[in-house]
Order: sequence, then C-alpha cells, then structure tokens
Amino acid sequence: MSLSRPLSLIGVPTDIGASVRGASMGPEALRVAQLQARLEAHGLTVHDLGNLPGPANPWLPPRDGYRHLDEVVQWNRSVHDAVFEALQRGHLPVMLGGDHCLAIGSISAVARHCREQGKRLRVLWLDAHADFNTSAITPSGNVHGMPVACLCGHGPAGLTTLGGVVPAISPKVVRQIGIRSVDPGEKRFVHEQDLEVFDMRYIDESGMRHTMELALATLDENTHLHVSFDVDFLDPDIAPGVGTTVPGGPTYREAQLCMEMIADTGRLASLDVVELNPALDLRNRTAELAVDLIESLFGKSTLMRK
Ligand code: HAR
Ligand code: MN
Ligand code: MN
Ligand code: MN
Repeated sequence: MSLSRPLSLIGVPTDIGASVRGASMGPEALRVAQLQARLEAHGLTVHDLGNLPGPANPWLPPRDGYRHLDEVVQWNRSVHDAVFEALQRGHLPVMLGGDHCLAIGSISAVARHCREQGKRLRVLWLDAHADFNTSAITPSGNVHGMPVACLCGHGPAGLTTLGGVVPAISPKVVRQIGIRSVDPGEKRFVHEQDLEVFDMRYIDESGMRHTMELALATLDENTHLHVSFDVDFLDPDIAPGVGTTVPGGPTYREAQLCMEMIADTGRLASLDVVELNPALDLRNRTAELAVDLIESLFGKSTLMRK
C-alpha cells in the first residue's frame, strides 16, 4: 500500500438534514464493522478522533424552505474546523456520517485547503441523488438534498460562507456518479449550472469502467481528490441500510470497480461516508459492505493484481 498519509476518522453523528432519523448511528456502526482494524491490516495508519459534538435533532417541519437550518449550520461549522485541522496536519480526513448535509462543511474545508496550498480540486459525488436543491425548489426542506448547491454558492449564508470564499467550489470540479433520483426543479437547475452527471442510464449504456475513466480524466499530481460516498449510491438489494433507497443502483462488482479505479489514481485525499442508517439495516450488513468498499478505496484489491 503506497498511501503514507495517516487517516483521521471523524465521527459526525447527525441526522439533522435527513428525511428519516437514524443516520446519527452511522459512525458507531462503521466502528462495529471494524473500519479502523481493517484499514490497519492493509498497512495504513489510522487515528479515530471520536465523534464531533453537535445539537440534537428537534424534528421540526421546514421554515422558509429549510428544516433545522440553525442546527445544520452548527454541525457544519464543527465539521469544517475538524476537517481543516486534519488537512493542515497532513492527515487524510474520513468523515463517518451522519447525513449528507455534513459534506457542506467537509468540502468547504477541503476547498479552502486547496486554495491555500495551490492545489486543484476534484469532487466525486457517488449518490443516487444529485443533492442540488435550494430552498426555492426543494420538495422537502431537508438539507441533505442541498449540499452540492450550497457548495456552489446557492444556499443560505450560514452554509455558503463556511470556508471564507463564496462559492466554495465551481460546479466544474464536480463529477456525479450513480444518479437516479432528481426532483423536477432540481433537474432544471442541474442543467442550468452544467453539472457533470453520469447517471445510471449512462452507466448502463457505457459501463462503470468508461464512466470512471471520464470522471477521473485530467487528474494530475497536483490534484486533491475528494470522494463524497453516499451509501444510497449502491443498489438497495446489497445496501438496505439507508433512509432513501432508490432501486437500480450499482451492483457489488460495479461499486468495487468504481472504488478500485479511484484507488489506482493515488490521488484520494479526503472522504465522506454518509447516509448509512443502522436503524434500517439488516445485521449491520450495509455497514460491513461500506467498510469493504472503503478498503478498496484505499487500495485493497479483490483481484489478482500485484
Ligand atoms: N431530492 C430529495 C430532497 O431533496 C431527496 C434527497 C435525498 N438525499 C439524500 N442524500 N438522501 O443524497 O428532499
Ligand atoms: Mn498522527
Ligand atoms: Mn446524498
Ligand atoms: Mn442519496
């Protein structure tokens, strides 16, 4: 294994942005599935920094197009600070989510780090959903459906300004993979902002290999690759433990190939693992699958490669 940077596992036990409760138990389920030991077995150095603190989920209806906005902002401030600090220490931060709203804080910190270090950024968004809603077009008010829009500058100031510069990222740095559930207003906005989406139809027709070749094209030695892995990316037959299952996702082997091709680039520098919901899982099966795929992301090969 060539990765020399230590990993910092950062638990973010929140379901503050979700439509269903339970993702707050995700960090512990990943620990129970032996994430740290499995990565260490591949020769990685792994520090578990424990869980970040944050406000409880008051479980209220949306106000002005957002559910729990104040609490979402608080969680994301603490995510931003923890991720920025880990990057400054030269560690590779791994977010153990938690719902996908936490990617606003983590990617804001990654983008700030890249600006300060003169690095190029590429964000791979592995998800069934585009997560590109705004308060004006969201059908739910749930902020886990909005992180990509917030990062691109379309959202409330409390979330768009976390890393100091607005927008935190350009839509040009994002590649979305596995998408198969997009709301009507969201779809228009994705096209308007020219987000690059490799949806399931594209993967069906072109295959995961070609998809990943395109999504990973033009990376260079100066690129910081961030992967935001929403576990609902996976087909619900293999990954039932998520709040918002959508049929027709990648199979086990397609998901493995995706992770293996990311590992082969050697550029992975930060990671979110989000939306795992142990309350909906079967005997921690989805957590164990997520750990298996994370091992591949860090270079474990199931194949006969040297
Ligand atoms: N698009 C829907 C909404 O905004 C559902 C979003 C679900 N998002 C996640 N993360 N589970 O991808 O309400
Ligand atoms: Mn260390
Ligand atoms: Mn998501
Ligand atoms: Mn999703």
